Amino acid sequence: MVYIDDIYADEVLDSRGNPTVRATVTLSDGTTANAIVPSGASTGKREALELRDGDDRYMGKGVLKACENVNTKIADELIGVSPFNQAEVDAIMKELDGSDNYENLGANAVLGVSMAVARASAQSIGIPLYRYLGGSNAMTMPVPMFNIINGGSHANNSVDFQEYMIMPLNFDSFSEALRASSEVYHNLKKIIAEMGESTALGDEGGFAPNLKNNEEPIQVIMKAIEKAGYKPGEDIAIALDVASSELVTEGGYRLDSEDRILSAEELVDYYLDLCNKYPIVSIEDGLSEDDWDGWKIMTEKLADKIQLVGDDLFVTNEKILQEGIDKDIANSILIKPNQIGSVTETMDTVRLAQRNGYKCVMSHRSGESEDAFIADFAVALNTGEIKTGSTARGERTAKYNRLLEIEKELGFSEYPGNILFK
Ligand code: 2PG
Ligand code: MG
Repeated sequence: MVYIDDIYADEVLDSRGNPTVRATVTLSDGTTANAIVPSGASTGKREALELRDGDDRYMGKGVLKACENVNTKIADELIGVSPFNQAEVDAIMKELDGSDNYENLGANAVLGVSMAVARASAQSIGIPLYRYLGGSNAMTMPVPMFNIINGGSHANNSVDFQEYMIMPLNFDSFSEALRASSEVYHNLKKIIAEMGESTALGDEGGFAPNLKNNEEPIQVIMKAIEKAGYKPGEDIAIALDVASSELVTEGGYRLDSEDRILSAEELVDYYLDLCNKYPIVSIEDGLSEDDWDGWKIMTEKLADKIQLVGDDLFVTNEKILQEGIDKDIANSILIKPNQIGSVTETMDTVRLAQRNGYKCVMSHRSGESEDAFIADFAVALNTGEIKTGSTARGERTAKYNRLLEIEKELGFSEYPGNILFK
């Protein structure tokens, strides 16, 4: 019987140059696999705890304590356990931590081990990770949300909304969708340069120009789609992540670039207006994580038209999602494994969403690494959508390049772009 023979963690760097946890698991049959944990900037208040050292190394951001927890407490409990029962492995760590949000061990310690155990198990059996986690039903290539203009807390430009994304819909395969989106990205670069604006990149590989309001990025993207030879709305649609919890101020939501503060109702009307003018198919965190009354209004006004994705709102948490389902809030959920802390709990949340007709968008964090776990995870769970940044920067393309590999390997696969929003 194969068992977990060794576990250890190192402090490595993420794409923003901050420390993060890399966990390595070795099985008794000699298989070794590792996993690197990502890290957010615009984090939800109810996310599982990311343990940081808080001392003078790396401006307090070191993760030596989290690594130590892996090397001692977690290793002590998991060595000798079968790696093939992921739910049991994750339950042991949950119990060892003893809290709801991994405030003792750190979600960064637990998730690293959880992912590395899954990866080692797949490797040990000799099947791909998506097949191990998803079984024979794993076959849907996700439609990407490519974040091509970055704003908010992911860039230091004037734009308030955090992410302006394109979604390639009318394509037969993931690889064709990727090609078209990359062409739009390059045309966008030309347009921004012609405007005399900077083509420097934000945290997720999108451009970060200074534009005069929050609508102009959409207009510029519309031009880029057309310039690349595609039809906005038909071939390629637009998605936004407003990350509006970051905009909350006394009296409403502050849009710095437009020098105004809007109430929830006014912001929803702003979205309605944008949706009438542009082919927007999805808005994430349109209102803040605390503004459930506002979310109710937004859901009533927009849920039959577009995807309303809860990120900070649901923090990949099964209980909070259940509350949202009961109250009829939103119609989709962003899935970030490190918001909840383990592979099993992430799968539980996806299952709950799918049972209740909520769409799932597998997602990276703004601080990422070369680890492409979420590419396999999206295919495994047939989420149908993935958000993992622009078509540039290695930590983002690592996921897309892995999806290219998976598509080839699957031979037959579904690319649901042209049915997703019909
Ligand atoms: C988001 C994410 C990822 P962060 O808000 O959706 O794009 O950003 O990781 O900073 O929370
Ligand atoms: Mg978000």
